[in-house]
Amino acid sequence: MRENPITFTRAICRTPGPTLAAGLTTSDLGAPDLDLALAQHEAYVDALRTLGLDVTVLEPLPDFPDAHFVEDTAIVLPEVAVIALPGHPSRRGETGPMAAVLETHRPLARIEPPGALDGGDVLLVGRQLFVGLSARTNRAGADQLAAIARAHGYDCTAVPVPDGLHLKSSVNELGHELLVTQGFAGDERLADQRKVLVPAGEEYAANTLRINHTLLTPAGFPGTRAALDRTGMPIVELALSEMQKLDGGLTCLSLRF
Ligand code: CIR
Repeated sequence: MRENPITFTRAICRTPGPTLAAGLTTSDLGAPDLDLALAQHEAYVDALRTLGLDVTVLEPLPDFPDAHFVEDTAIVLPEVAVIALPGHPSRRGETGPMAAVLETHRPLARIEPPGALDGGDVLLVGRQLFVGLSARTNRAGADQLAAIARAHGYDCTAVPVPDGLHLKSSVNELGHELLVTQGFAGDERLADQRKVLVPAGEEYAANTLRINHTLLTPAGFPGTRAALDRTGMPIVELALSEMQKLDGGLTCLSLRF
């Protein structure tokens, strides 16, 4: 469908803090358990390390209950790290501490008001960026990201997000195809992409994460697992119940580059 999928060597994660249960959510799955969330996060970090990534784990930020969902704070491209401007006001203070880390790895650019953009809305597919227009990312934010990325030779396409929190709640890349929910299967902007469909009722599993030649997928979604098995790629299942209670998943928990 395109040139070679990007290879990752590093990841940045942040340990969930004691205020975790105050995080934003639309789910009705109940309150998260801090100890179980910490164990699930540790297993996630271990999985990334087992796959060969150099993982930096940052300290909790108790003033920001969603801060372990680091993906939303930045878009890291090989050429530049773009510091996001989270669409929800309670998350805006997460970007400063992440910028301080990322500036040791990349030149920085920034999304500025009136733009708003969460990293969870940005899907990189080869040299193509799909940018979700969601409750968190507005047209001005998407346009700013497109201007920055186009200067480095990327194509950018805006994709409306009618359901799910972010674009990557519903659409992710598996290397040579996209994993999509039924709601995005017919999206004209994704028409050129080969697709694997998530069965109805398993939408949460669309947030599957490719780390080089391996797929990390949430445990408990047998239909999606069967579809992923047909790719022939090795698959690692991870328990994520406490992250799901906070509308978060596998991609949200790291910045990869
Ligand atoms: C939020 O609503 O912002 C967090 N509770 C969940 C963020 C999930 N992040 C992501 O999908 N990239």
